Amino acid sequence: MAIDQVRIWVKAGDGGRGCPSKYKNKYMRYPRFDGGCGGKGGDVVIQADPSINTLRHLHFRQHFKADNGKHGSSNKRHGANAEDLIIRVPVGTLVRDALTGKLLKDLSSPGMKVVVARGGKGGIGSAYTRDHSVVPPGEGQERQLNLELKVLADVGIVGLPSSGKSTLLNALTGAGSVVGAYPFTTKNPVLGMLADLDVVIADMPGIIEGAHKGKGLGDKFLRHIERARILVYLIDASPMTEIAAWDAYVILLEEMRRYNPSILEKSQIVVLNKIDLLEDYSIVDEFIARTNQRPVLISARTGEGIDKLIDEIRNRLEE
Ligand SMILES: Nc1nc2c(ncn2[C@@H]2O[C@H](COP(=O)(O)OP(=O)(O)OP(=O)(O)O)[C@@H](O)[C@H]2O)c(=O)[nH]1
Ligand SMILES: [Mg+2]
Repeated sequence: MAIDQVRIWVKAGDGGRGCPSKYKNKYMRYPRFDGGCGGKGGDVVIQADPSINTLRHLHFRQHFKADNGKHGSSNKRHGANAEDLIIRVPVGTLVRDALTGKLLKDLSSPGMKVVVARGGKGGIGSAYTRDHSVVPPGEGQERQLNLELKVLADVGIVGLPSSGKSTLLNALTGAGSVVGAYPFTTKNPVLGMLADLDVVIADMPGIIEGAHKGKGLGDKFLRHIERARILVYLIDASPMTEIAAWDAYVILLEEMRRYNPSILEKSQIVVLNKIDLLEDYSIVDEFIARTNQRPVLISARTGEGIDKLIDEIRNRLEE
């Protein structure tokens, strides 16, 4: 599943016109101005709805217009306000102004909403102005928006390129993330469901030094990591890797810290991968000595240690 993103156009309703009506009968010396006011135009509102999982429905419909307010009429009757138009999106949707890029709202919890275009005020009718003229109604705001759904994973797999993240996601969930013997195989987060635990796991593109500044595949997906509860730091422990396991661990931590230090407060599981390629476990001992971490040892390829990793994820979820 790629990151879900869509652009939409919204327009709020215009206000209803105020009524210019005046009334006179043969018994009256002067006319009476009795025009009512127009109703307010509907707002356009975007609301997080937990029963929706994707932005797909918005790929089919991208223009939204709220109703106009009703016009006022004689006898001081006011026009009705129009109802707001509510666009429902999944929890975790970022709402941005498409032209300025400004973040209007991060709809991070169910029911949260944001008014993205305000309806015009109703015009004022002749009965309510000093000179019995009418005040014209306001126009509804118009806007282009970018909606973007953050991946909402419980567990995020982070690691350097080719450390085996996609292989691991597939071993855990059977998601079918593409595996390649070259770096940057994964270009967007891929989600899988670990059915035993009922959790969503995200395979991320590889992280390299400078990722927090946009290097490599950029910092776009680092945002997705901010949402995960648990991070699996996946490290290639095989002898032929260029970067030593402990250095890899430090690079990962440093990129996380530079991007957003609060990521380091998440529950983390350190995992050494590709142990099927180890002759002996001296690398593991050295890793423990240098990092003070107790890694889970796995081979994403052969499946060795995967059960232990699942147990560890279960423990962390219960914390
Ligand atoms: N021997 C061995 N090879 C592995 C293991 N896990 C992954 N590989 C290999 O390592 C290479 C990279 O695997 P991927 O799963 O694509 O790695 P990745 O971390 O997703 O890579 P990027 O998406 O490019 O960041 C592939 O050739 C895999 O077959 C393992 O446990 N043992
Ligand atoms: Mg990958």
